[in-house]
Amino acid sequence: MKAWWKDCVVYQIYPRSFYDSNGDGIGDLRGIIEKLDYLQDLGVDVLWLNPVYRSPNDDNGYDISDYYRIMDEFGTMDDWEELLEEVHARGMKLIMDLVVNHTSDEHTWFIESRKSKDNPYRDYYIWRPGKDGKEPNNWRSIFSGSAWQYDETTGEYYLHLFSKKQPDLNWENEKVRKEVYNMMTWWLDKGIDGFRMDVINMISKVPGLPDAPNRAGERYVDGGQYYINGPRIHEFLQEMNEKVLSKYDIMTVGEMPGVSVEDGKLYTNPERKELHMIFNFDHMDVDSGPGGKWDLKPLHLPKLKKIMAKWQTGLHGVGWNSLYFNNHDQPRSVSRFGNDQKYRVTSAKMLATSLHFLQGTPYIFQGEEIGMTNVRFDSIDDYRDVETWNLYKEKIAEGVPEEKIMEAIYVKGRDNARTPMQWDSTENAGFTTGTPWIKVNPNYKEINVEAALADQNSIYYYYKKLIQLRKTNPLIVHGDFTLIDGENRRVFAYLRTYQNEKLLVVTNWSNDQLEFRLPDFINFHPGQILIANYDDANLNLEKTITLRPWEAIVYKGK
Ligand code: TEU
Ligand code: CA
Repeated sequence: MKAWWKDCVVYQIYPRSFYDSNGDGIGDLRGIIEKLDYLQDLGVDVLWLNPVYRSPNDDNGYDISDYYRIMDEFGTMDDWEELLEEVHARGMKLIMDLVVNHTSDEHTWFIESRKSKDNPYRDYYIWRPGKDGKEPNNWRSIFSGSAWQYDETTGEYYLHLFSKKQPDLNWENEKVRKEVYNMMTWWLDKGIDGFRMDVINMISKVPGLPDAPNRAGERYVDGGQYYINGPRIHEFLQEMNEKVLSKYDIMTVGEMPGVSVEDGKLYTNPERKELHMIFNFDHMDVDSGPGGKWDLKPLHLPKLKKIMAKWQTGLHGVGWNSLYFNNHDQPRSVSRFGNDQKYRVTSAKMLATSLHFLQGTPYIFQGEEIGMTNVRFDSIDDYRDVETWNLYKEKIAEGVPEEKIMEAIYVKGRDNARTPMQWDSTENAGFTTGTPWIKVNPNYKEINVEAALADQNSIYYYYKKLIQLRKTNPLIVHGDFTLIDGENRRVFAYLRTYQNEKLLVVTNWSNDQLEFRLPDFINFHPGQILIANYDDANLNLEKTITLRPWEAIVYKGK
């Protein structure tokens, strides 16, 4: 089958915050249907829906209680069927979110499993007796606290790498794998075009679930080395591919925290028949200190560039990259890596340029195309994310000053990405006629789709052009990659070459005007400027280029 997904641009929809069609303050499927023309005009090829299955929404749909039903708040299965039909009618594709490392604790499998030790569903999950009156091991949950929850009924603990309402499935159990493959087949037979697979590299755990080394004497410790890229992960993915994926002309992308380039080669090499591409997190951890994401560290651009280069050269000709700076778990990139005040429009365009000319499939997260920014709610009570709330409670209990906790939430909290899509300047940004489930970012009066569509210089039209250029320049999809001046602290520049064509991409990641000197080895003769975020960018390329704040220029030549 043709690797059509290599030429595509994917648009990620977080349904809860996209568009509310019935005034209950929660985005829904009918709301997405009403906005499909907007997405088709933008030019995206594939829509990725975050989970829309039945869920108590402890983790906004990543805690699934029924894989075969649509979440009540989002609508009905008929609405979903109509959405799929309307997406296909516009020549776009639809991929669903596959969350099978864990279910909700309200899933019937878990309700049965916790009833008794000899229940037929007991081994669908990972139960262990306590050790010395404590949890079975010292692993920390990614959402704070222990990764184990004690259950009175049978006097044992169950494993939950995420919230305690998200018990991990036991993939060692063949029955679990069969249930998952049957469910995937059921959705694929409805005509979807693939899956994004949630933390799929966590499904294989090291037997024995050993304690993690605890040199610092912490109460709970990151146990990632015992469940990330575990011993049977490739076996499971190859089995999933053989039994399900290989039967359909689809795309697959695996979300893989903690994956290395070497692992990435194994997961995405088509000869291994596992997945088409993966989301790695190296570039998303670049501003985290040793204490993890909440341990804030300023961006050091050479480090980010080295990471991007490593993945570009590592997978070139071997596997395939996904390209993203934004998603529903990450703060907005224009606030995180750009300048969301004086240079919001210019820096948003620059960031998009530096990403979209790399080799791989680009992912646009809703609102990124109009330069939506992070938010700063005054009170923790305005936040909704379980990860944020668990962190807040844990740090308050440790005596950390509230303003320090709130600063970390402002910089890295996931609700930064989850404030409602800003459609226009009417109340609640036209997202809902009701009370939104989470407050709208107050800057919606200036930053909204209606304003963007009315302004030819908006970020929206810049994204539209980026997407269009990918269609008309095979060099972007197939070319190789050479990093230029990797140690430069303010400029990210690189060369793409394919057959007898070259692209030179030069982006200034700073508030400064500066002189950028092209190394002598760069033998490049510009023919045209493909795209630039200042409308008077100059074509005559000397050995040094003057770059204005956040300037991006893409030259095409030989
Ligand atoms: O995220 C995986 C994951 O590790 C995230 O928790 C991410 O690393 C972290 O949130 C960064 O702050 C997936 C989903 O994308 C996320 O929304 C879910 O909460 C999580 O899995 C559990 O399903
Ligand atoms: Ca609604």
